[in-house]
Amino acid sequence: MKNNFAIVIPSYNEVKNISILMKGIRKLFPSAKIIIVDDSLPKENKKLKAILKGKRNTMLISRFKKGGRGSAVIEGFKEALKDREINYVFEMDSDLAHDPKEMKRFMEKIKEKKFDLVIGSRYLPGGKIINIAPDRTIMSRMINRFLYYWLGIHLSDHTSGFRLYSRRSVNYLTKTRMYSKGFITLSESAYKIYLKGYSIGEVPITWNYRVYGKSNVNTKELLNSLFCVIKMRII
Ligand SMILES: Nc1nc2c(ncn2[C@@H]2O[C@H](COP(=O)(O)OP(=O)(O)OP(=O)(O)O)[C@@H](O)[C@H]2O)c(=O)[nH]1
Ligand SMILES: [Mg+2]
Repeated sequence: MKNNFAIVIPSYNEVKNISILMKGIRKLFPSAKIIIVDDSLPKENKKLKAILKGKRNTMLISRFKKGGRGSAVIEGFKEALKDREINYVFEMDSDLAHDPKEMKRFMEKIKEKKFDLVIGSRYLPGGKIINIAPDRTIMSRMINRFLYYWLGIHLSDHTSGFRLYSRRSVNYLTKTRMYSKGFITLSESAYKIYLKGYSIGEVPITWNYRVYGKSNVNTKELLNSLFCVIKMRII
């Protein structure tokens, strides 16, 4: 894969992390298209703009209002599709949870069986979670078990935000109605792709807990997510 892929990165108050992440990506993929969708307030956004200034093939979409990780990614997908040469689109977190060095394996996997989505799984054999409190891991595992049975898609990791999509699945997701806006859009996207009859593969990844910045996970978001997931299956 030359430069026929884009990388969509949602961000909310992640200036410090993004400057490190950009270096990591650029070392491996000097000219891939990077699309950052930032929801920080103007003061934080200005700092981000400053560090991205002059950066090659890098686009910043600024929304100035916390609209949810999922809706930010869909916005980035729309932007990626404007470039006719893009055949694949990555999404990854901006808080250094995901290592760009693992992207090559996603690319190999997506081509192996012409998958439409490859999910970076923390729970496949070979996958790892480092530096996170055990209660968070248990909660994530429980959510994943619930989704496995409730949605009937047999994935090991429904909510990993490190993924590679085919152009046609990205196109489909931007055109279909999404019920969610936050992190659970990850589950909704996989479900929609599955219902469409497109194929999904997984590769093991190592997930790192953030060093800088604050988590966006809270009880309100979790309850909203639960509600969305129940609605998705019923409607
Ligand atoms: N654009 C945008 N990005 C968001 C929003 N909420 C979260 N993000 C980004 O989505 C990614 C995942 O959010 P996190 O808060 O790291 O969620 P998490 O990885 O489940 O939890 P922690 O790692 O514990 O913080 C990060 O890169 C965030 O900056 C949002 O409302 N808008
Ligand atoms: Mg995170």
